[in-house]
This record gives sequence, C-alpha cells and structure tokens, in this order.
Amino acid sequence: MTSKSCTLIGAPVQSGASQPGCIMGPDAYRTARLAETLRDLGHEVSDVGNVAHGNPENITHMNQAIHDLPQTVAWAAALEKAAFDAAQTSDMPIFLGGDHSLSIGTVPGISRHWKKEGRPLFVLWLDAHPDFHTLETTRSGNLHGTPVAYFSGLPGFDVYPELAAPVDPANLCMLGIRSVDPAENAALAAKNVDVSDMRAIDEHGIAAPLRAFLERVRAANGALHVSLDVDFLEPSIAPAVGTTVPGGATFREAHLVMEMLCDAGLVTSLDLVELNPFLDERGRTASLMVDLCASLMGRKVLDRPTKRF
Ligand code: HAR
Ligand code: MN
Ligand code: MN
Ligand code: MN
Repeated sequence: MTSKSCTLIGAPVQSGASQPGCIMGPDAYRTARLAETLRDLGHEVSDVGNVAHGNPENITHMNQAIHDLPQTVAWAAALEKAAFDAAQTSDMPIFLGGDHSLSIGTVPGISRHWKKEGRPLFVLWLDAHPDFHTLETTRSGNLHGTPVAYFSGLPGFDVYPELAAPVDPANLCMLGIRSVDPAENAALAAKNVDVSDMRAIDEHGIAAPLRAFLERVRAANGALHVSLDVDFLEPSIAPAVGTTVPGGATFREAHLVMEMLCDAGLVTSLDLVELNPFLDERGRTASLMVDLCASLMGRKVLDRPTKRF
C-alpha cells in the first residue's frame, strides 16, 4: 500500500451507551500503540488528541426512554466539524471511539467533504447491530442504536443537526449483523439496505458480499467510510464491549475483511467504536483492534500478491 497521511482523532463519547467505559477508548488505542503500528507500515501519522464538545443545549424528545440527548447532540456537532476538517487535510481520518453514537457526527462530516469533492460516500457497517433506530422507535433509549437511520436521512431526527449530505441507503453495506429489533427489521426492508447477517455469512462466506459491495463502490467512483464496532467480533476474542452478542466474526473473517479492503484501496476514513477498556482482559481487545487496523493499512504475511485460483 502506498504511504498515507493518517490523522488519529480521539472521540471519548459514552453518552450513547448504557454502561460507562467507552470514555477510555481513545487512550486504550494509544496505549496499544496504534500510531506506532501505522508508522511502522510506512504511513505518516498525526494524533490530534481528543475532540471536546461545546455546551449541550437543552433538547428534549417525547420518547422518555432516550437518555443523554443533549450531550450526544453536542458530540455530534463537534465531531461533524472535526471529521470535515480532517478529511480536507488527511488521506485517512481514523476516529478512536467512543460508543457508536459518535458516527452521528463523523459520517455526516466525512460525507459533507466528499460531496464537495463530487464523490458519493459509501459506508461499510461492521457490527452485530444495524443501529437503524429512529428517535421514535428506540426502546432502550441508547442513542448508539440510531446513527445509521439518521445519516441515511430517515425522518424523525429534527433534534439532531441538519445533514449537509445524507448517505444514500443504497450506498450502505452491513456485515456481521445478528441482533435486530422489530422496528429496525421493518425499516431496513423498507429502504432495501444491503445486509449480510451471520446466517448469510455462514452460507456464502464473508468475502462474497464484501467483494460485491466493493465493486459497487468502485463503479460509482465512491469514497468509502468503514465503521468497525467491537461487537462485530466474536466475544471470546473481543470481550471489551458492553453489548456482546454470540456468534460474531472470527479472527480470520475479520482479518480477511481488512485485507480485502486494503487490496481494494477504496477506504478513505474509519471509525473504531464501542471499545470499553474497563471490560477488557489485559488489553487484548484493544490490541486486536490495532492489528485489524494494521491489516487494513497494509500489513501482509507475504511480500507479494495473494495467489488467485
Ligand atoms: N438495538 C439495540 C438498542 O437499540 C442495541 C443497540 C446496541 N448498539 C450497539 N451498537 N452496541 O451497535 O438498544
Ligand atoms: Mn447515560
Ligand atoms: Mn454499533
Ligand atoms: Mn453493535
């Protein structure tokens, strides 16, 4: 892989999750030597530290289950700007989360940048969950369950910031999905979102749906944002997450996704989300996430192209 300028942006968001701990995520990635690992692969890396949000406004919603709405919206506004700014100056903004509500800011900021450049943004969502609730449909009130519905332009998000460049639901691909609430199921079907659940991956492997999606991105000259939730992974290899769901991607499936993304050369930004270091075992989940980043950014077993059959 050619050398890239990578910008690491800490997003210590935990207002979207039910359990505290994601606030420590950015520092766990730093401790697990993410910057040094990417530099060793030949990239230029700058860590700009953590984003801070402004004063939360007094925002309310009829859905009484929702918690921490003002703070989550304040994070979204701050991260939208940080993402837009980083995308102007860097080949590869990497957001160190933080719970998945941070994508309420990062994806819209990245999307605003690519709209200005005249390229459509595609999003690869690697997660156990589709995070496709609206503010009306969420039962848990945990706002990390809402980013995809919001940045895809679904109605009912009047209290979130106005979107400059919604992502076309036709430009989404979700892999690893295995926990979907009824309202999400209906909305995913209504928008015809490309979802490969674990049942599809068991039958066809993880490479087939990813390859098909990457061909669509390439044909459209799209930019590609990847959002990697720790709970995409099988909990036995990645325990540091508050919302474990059995039956996730294996170590090899996850690396294969990253290696194929590397070979395709289409990824232009990345979220690393839901790492809760308080739940980790001797840093193993943080280290695995760093190794997955390394595969995405060019770490290979052999120094020559993978054999084709
Ligand atoms: N769908 C469930 C809810 O809305 C679980 C959402 C959990 N989200 C994350 N991110 N962990 O994927 O509460
Ligand atoms: Mn809370
Ligand atoms: Mn998620
Ligand atoms: Mn999840």
